[in-house]
Amino acid sequence: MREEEKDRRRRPRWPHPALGALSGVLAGFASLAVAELVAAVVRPESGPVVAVGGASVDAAPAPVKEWAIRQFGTDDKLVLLLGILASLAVLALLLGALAVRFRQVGTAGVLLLGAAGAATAVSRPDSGGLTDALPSVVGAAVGALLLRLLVGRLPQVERSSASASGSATEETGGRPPASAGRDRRGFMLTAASAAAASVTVGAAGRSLSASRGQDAVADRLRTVLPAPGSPARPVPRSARLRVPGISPFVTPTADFYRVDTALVVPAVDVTAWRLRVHGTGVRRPRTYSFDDLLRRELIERNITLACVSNEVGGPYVGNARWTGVRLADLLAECGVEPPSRGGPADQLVSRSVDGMTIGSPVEDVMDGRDAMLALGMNGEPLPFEHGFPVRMVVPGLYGFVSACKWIRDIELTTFDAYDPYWVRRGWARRAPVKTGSRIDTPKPFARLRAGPVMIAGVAWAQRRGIGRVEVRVDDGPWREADLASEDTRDTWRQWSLPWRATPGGHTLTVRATDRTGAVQTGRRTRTVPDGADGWHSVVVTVG
Ligand SMILES: Nc1nc2c(c(=O)[nH]1)N[C@H]1C(S)=C(S)[C@@H](COP(=O)(O)O)O[C@H]1N2
Ligand SMILES: [Mo]
Repeated sequence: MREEEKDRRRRPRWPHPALGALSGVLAGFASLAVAELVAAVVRPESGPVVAVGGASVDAAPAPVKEWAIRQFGTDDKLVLLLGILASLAVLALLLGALAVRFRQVGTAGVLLLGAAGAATAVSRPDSGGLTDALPSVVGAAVGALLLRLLVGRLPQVERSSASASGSATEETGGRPPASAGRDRRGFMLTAASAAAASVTVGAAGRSLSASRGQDAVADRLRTVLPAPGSPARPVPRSARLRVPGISPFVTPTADFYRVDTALVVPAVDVTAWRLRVHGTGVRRPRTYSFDDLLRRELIERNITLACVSNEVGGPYVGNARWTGVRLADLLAECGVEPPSRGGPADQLVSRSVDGMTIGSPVEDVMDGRDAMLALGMNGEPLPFEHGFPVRMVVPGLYGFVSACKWIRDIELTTFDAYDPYWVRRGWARRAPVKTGSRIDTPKPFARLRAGPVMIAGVAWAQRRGIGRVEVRVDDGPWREADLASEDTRDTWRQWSLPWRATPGGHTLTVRATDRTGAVQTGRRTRTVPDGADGWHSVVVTVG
């Protein structure tokens, strides 16, 4: 075979698939930018990436979620969104490359993805209805058109031979080099314009949703909580230990853990916000506005909140000063009776604006503990991340069975009749907080100098209170730590123990005993279904 002929045979008769792939990515990018802009107008949560992300969060089984929280902590949402974008990029590359030969497949693929995004957005629990389909539909339409346009401008397309022959070996020859060069410039120009337009549209969407968020931010800044009629008792000075590295008694809001499924933090319009109380045995169903709550007596309480996903030694526990209205009073006003007084409902289901459902025992909420609808955290209106304008806080119950953020609805029902969000995913129906203790200092794998070292941390047993904390070095005897004074039994207690560190590797272990005398069990369990058990250990090197 002559060299020339070989060359001609090798020369692609179709535009290079890489250019198709590039077209696909540009079309995908444009789709998302347009969808983002439409979502900013319709509803920020209705964008395809957020909708699909939310659906993935909901679909993830408990072990996967547990793993994600363990691996990525509070960054799990960012990782998820990046994962979705990466998957979309791969799909766009493939569709673009395919579109070079099969134009209709490219178009159909983009439209199909759009339809999937639209269906997902509309079926989200917090969906605003059919309008939530708009971002995906409009985005996909623009993307499909752009893909056709770009692929149509690819250099050296041979439309006639494409439909006529379809045979890869048949030689039809290319266009003259000059025309191919012009084609390439034409394509690159279209591609660059599309990219620039997408960036502009995407930025417009971003700034539109940001300005919408500004209204909510302004509302929150305008919110003034009246002084509590029932303030928290001053925290005794002796409740705070001065040990470097120990968790502060009150967790600063900026350091307070955040655990929720919301990919977009809800920005609730506080003037339009309402809380509806209804359901089984609610003799006087009512709807409350934010001002209605502000007119009630406010209580202020220090309460330690804990997440069931907190592993032994983990960070998902914090102590804050909450301000709110007594939930039991509000329920009584609506005619609710707890089961112990003959009330027919044993489960209180709270619903949030973002579609979360959380079930708490009515008995616990009405047994005299400081269960509240919180409006404030550490002296300020709730931060958006922690549930502005209103959330529930119930001492002694893990957050997933009590602490509904962005609450909008309370329904009285029974545990038999309804399983809320986490229960449907394998978590327990009832989950009182387990006694826990944590070594804050020294840190794991710390290198210490021999001599005096202060071991210190926190311990909690909400509702029961902490009675004793003990520390063990290696396999030595349990030694009783010094306890800071108790603020209330619903708050954690700091503890410390001086230790004379000797050279070598050491394992420090802590365990707590609650005030009923129950010692924390050393048998480790997983966090699913009702919270981790086991002692926290820290390994250090002294040298
Ligand atoms: N709307 C809503 N409320 C929610 C959740 C959620 O995912 N969505 N998570 C719950 C869980 S599991 C916990 S532990 C607490 C955490 O509250 P924080 O983020 O303010 O610390 O909120 C609870 N309230
Ligand atoms: Mo949680």
